[in-house]
Amino acid sequence: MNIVTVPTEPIAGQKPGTSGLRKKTQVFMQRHYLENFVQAIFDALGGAAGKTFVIGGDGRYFNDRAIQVILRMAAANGAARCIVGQGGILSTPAASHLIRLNATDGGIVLSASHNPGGPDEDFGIKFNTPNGGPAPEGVTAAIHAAANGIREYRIVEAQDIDLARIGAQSVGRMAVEVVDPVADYADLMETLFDFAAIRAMIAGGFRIRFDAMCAVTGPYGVEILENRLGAPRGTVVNRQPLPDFGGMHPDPNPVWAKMLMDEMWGADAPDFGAASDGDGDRNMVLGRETYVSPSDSLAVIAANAHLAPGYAGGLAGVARSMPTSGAVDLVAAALGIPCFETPTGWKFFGNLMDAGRVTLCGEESFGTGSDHVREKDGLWAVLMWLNILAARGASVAEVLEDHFSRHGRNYYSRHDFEALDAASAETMLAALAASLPDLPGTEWHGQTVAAADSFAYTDPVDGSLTENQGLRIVFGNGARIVLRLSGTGTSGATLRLYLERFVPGPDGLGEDPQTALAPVIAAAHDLADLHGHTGRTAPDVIT
Ligand code: G16
Repeated sequence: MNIVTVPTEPIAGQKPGTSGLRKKTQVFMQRHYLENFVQAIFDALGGAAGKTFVIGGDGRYFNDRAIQVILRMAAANGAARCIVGQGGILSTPAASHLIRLNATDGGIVLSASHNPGGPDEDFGIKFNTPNGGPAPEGVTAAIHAAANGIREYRIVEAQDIDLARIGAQSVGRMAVEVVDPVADYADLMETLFDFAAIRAMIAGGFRIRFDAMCAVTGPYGVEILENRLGAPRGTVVNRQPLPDFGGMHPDPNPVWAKMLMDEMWGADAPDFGAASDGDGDRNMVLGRETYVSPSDSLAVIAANAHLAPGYAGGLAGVARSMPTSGAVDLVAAALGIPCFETPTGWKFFGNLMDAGRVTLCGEESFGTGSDHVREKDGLWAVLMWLNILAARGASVAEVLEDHFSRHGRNYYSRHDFEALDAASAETMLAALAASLPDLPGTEWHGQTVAAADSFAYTDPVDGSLTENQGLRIVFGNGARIVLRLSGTGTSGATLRLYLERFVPGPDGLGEDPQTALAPVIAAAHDLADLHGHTGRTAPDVIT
């Protein structure tokens, strides 16, 4: 085995964000860029010698090339074994499962999630720890520090692995096992959900449309929904993972999954619609002419999870990211279980799940999951909904209406202002942050500010402190505004404006969210002087 030690220099900007390092594909393809970061991962771990890693990605452009480089570098760094998805494909939740199932030392997941793919679009890489979850802040800080101090990387000279061929191969002295990316994950799903009940519902004429958005979940959806649950062939559309996602933006929300939205609002719509994102960890759930907001989806799942065999024993607790609506808090209170509020980023749920303090987690950004893996899981959420519908014999709309009538409704929306000038966006948030102490008692569009702060989180398990995780302004009527900058974008800055208003019912539960939130939206624009700082009056994306 010929190991080459290549001299290199630190490259600016290799700082992981909300979920790993995400940059333009061309940036990743620059000389030494990928290699530096991969070596930094191994260095931050204290070396790769004797270790086993899972490697896979969402199939986007450069995925296969990057995997060959990572395999050669793992071999050069002394790794004993790598488990790779066939074709380089692994959904993020499936990678998390394989990391745990094989008791490995972690995994390297290649994805820019919901961001478009292609030579002029986005690429990403992140390290997951042996618990299967995204590396926590301490580890990502160590990787960043290693990248900043890098002087050389190691790589073996070897032929490419045949990623298409399932079975044992090798790179130098390192064993490489190419595995079916779907089978173990599908088996896990069968242990959690009542497949017989879902199969019977489908056999009875219940119709599903699952839009894989030409991304990684196509093969998973086909195997689980069509092969194992008996949904007719063609239930899964856009089922072939493509390097550029067929030119689509693989973000499962009403804006980007428009084809699915049109079908669900059209004549003869299916009973249930769902979409997943680039790497399969996000989900959007729809009924006939019914949109389930991610925050409501989390709350409904928390209230009904006991109907699924894997959760029949009840939930230890639930967690949501701070900007996610308080709908799940109400369910937790009704169930008498703890509810945790964490910063944005799935990595913050890992400790709570490892400590057995929460079973379910979710985020407003179309992420829901449980302690079956340590990532959010799009298909898991779809199956959970199907299990709930089968057990209750109700439609999505009926389940939602019943939920609101029991718990009240947290009207909720997120407005994204994309590609802002980064300096202007930061100035705007700094000005708002400086004004927070003076806000309580002031009135904005008929609403009086009760509290305002910058969110900080102390992890209840390891005591670590994470600060500056979003500005929040809470009004006396229970409405809430949150502002923060996205940590996953790759051009300029994206402002995320999160808006919420609680209506206890029984009246006023059926409004359009944008109408119900109109005073909250107006207050947010004025409080931040959004137009003054950014020149924008309307968001690019509303979810
Ligand atoms: C990642 C994180 C999520 C986060 C989302 C949006 O998801 O894992 O926890 O909510 O990004 O983050 P931001 O608001 O900073 O853009 P994914 O699906 O992109 O991996």
